[in-house]
Amino acid sequence: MNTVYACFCTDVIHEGHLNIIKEAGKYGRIIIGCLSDRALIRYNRFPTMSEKERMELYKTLDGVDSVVLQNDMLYDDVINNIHPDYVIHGDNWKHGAEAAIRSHVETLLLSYGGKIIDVPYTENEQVKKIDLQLKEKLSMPEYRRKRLRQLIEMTDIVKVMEAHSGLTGLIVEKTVIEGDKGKLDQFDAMWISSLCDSTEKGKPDIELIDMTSRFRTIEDIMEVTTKPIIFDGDTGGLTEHFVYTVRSLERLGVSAVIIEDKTGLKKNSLFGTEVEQTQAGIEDFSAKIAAGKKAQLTEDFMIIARIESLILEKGVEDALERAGAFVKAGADGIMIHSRKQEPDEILSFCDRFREDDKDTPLVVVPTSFNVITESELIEHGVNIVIYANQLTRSAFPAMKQTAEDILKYHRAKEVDDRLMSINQIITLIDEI
Ligand code: SPV
Ligand code: MG
Repeated sequence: MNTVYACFCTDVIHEGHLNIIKEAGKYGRIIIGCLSDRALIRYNRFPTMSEKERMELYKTLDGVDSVVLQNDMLYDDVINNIHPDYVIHGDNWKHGAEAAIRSHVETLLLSYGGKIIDVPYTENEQVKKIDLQLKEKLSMPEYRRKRLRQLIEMTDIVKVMEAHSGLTGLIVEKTVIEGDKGKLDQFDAMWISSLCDSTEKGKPDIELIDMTSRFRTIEDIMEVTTKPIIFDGDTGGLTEHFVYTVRSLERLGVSAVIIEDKTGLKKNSLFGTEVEQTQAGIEDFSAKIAAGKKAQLTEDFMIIARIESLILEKGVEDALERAGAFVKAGADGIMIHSRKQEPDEILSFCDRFREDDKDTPLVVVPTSFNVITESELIEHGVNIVIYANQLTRSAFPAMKQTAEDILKYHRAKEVDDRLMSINQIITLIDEI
């Protein structure tokens, strides 16, 4: 008997999936593949149930003969193992980013005479509603908050991009590209940078923007996104204030706060020793971490300690001593920062840290040492990479050039070629 294979990555079975099963049944024995969590998070939206639970769900479906785990977004593993006679899919994968996957599957099948069956994609109000409900669920605090911890478990490196407004949040949320060999790729989470949040408001990055205003930025982003958030908490302020910040962030559904071991007037780290900056004492900063951990109510929320020893040229030994102390005080992760262009010092810290501590998540922000690749960071035990300011830094020169050119030409025609179209801008934001 012929075999028909379909890959599912849904948490809810709707008419569209049942239709695929019905059609598949006409061709042979049905095998459903459950796309693994690791592949799914880069392909589609984050699952609201585990891959194990999804497999169990698919097994309950009438007409399904067996369920397997599909680890490869491009189907290589299942097609090599199972050699299905047919692969069936909604015809929506003929267009957009998924078209590359379809074409890869087609080539794999061709090598032994297998075929693709495209069934008309089911699009109706009920299907749309289920889709919307799943999205809404992911945006809820209790689902969003725990996602960072889940991502650290699921993927070799959590890729985080800065967002400072609803619009930049949407860019991080929705940007999906066809990456290596046609595999889809996207960011996992958002960083609410103090530098970019301040810059957006036309203010310097000196802990000047008050928490109420920073929370407003978080809310603007949360309104239109589902991805988890890491909040740049600067120094965390007074310990007596930090405990309230922790509670508020937790309630909002933020996944983590990163606080840096500085005291007094904070200036942006990338100034390094060009401006006066004072590092907090190990004991004081450990006490702040411990107070924050004591204040938090859920298991999900993370307090990550950021070490400024390399920024202030105090060396790797100092950074390691601090890292050990901060983990002991309860920090759920360590961020190590540097403004050197060479990543050597950062990597040496990561290697030495990992000699004694295999588990505590490590975070880096490769703004200056931007030659380093994600795979190199993985090799050195890094769990989270934050692209901390690149959206702001790309938008500003583009806007400035446009303003200058309109002044120069006394009209807007000359800049029009590099602008998004009116049609694109008026349809950019979905109406409910
Ligand atoms: C930020 O993005 O605000 C940061 C990272 O704190 S850095 O600007 O490199 O200090
Ligand atoms: Mg900052």
